[in-house]
Amino acid sequence: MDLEQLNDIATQMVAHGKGILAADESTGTIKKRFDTIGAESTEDSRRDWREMLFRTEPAMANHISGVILYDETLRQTAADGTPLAQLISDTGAVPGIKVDMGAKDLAGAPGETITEGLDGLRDRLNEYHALGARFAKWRAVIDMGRKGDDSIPSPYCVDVNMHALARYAALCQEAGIVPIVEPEVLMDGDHTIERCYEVTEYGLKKLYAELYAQGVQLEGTILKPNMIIPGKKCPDQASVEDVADMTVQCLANCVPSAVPGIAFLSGGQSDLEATAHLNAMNAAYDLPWPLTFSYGRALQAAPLKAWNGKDVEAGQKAFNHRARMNGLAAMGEWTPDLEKEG
Ligand code: 5MM
Repeated sequence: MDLEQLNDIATQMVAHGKGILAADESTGTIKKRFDTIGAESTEDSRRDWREMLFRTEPAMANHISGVILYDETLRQTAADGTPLAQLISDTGAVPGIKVDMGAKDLAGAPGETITEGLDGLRDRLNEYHALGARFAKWRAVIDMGRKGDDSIPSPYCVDVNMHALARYAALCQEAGIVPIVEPEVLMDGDHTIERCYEVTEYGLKKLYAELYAQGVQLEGTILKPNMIIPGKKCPDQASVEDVADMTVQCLANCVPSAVPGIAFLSGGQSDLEATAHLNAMNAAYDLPWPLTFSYGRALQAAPLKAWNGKDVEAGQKAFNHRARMNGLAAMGEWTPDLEKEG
């Protein structure tokens, strides 16, 4: 492993004012997204949609540092024959790959999941490296159960997921690939913001203990966490400032300063919430790591609606706007009135 090289890539992924586009929807998930606009999901339509995003100027060059791809996309070429991964690198962004095989039922823990995909991962990573991927992503999913029922998530579920994340990260570094470690505490449910803090803190402490135990060099990793946020159905929703303060407090308590950067998931927040929360953290705090975005839905929902299966110009306009808003939020320079420019 060349740690300097891994650190260079990780640093590039959290460059000032830039963030990551999570375009790694598996075939089932992208179909659900296409269903919302009545578009058919085929290999070609998925390619057209993603090619449109990767060709968006100036969003890609100015605000996107890396793109997480799904296996199919990393192997696809644009309509003119250029590999999609090359389209991405031509803009200055780093191509990455989702390598987990999804969250599956966890034995002995009804309602909880374990993310699978470790078998054969070493060979897959070597192939992905040859195809141009320089970072990878693995998402652990932590369900919050129901308010008042603290049995979910069980420590068993969190512990095995963090163990798997570290095993994945160690294999990535061996292959010269920067691992994004993504332990996602879900927003679904009616839990309070305090409960989200408690579970996220437990998960992050476990994650960094596992990364240490398994010899993962933090300088060559990126963390992709959830923000500290109440469940969508919680009657007590939090202010932007509360989310920012509690998220920063939780990260400061758990994440070593050797980590080159933190890129949040949006997790079902609205576009504006995801932007406002990121901005509030960057505007109010001076932290040991850059804080940026690695958004899927919060970057793609507006362009998907505008594109509507065919309108490239409208789709690119919407993507330019959201990418710029989040780029500004990554520097703490976003204000709500800028949204009117979209
Ligand atoms: C883009 O969606 C990713 C892949 O999801 P599936 O494996 O379910 O198809 C997802 O992992 C995503 O990268 C993260 O959850 C962050 O996306 P959001 O939409 O939460 O920002």
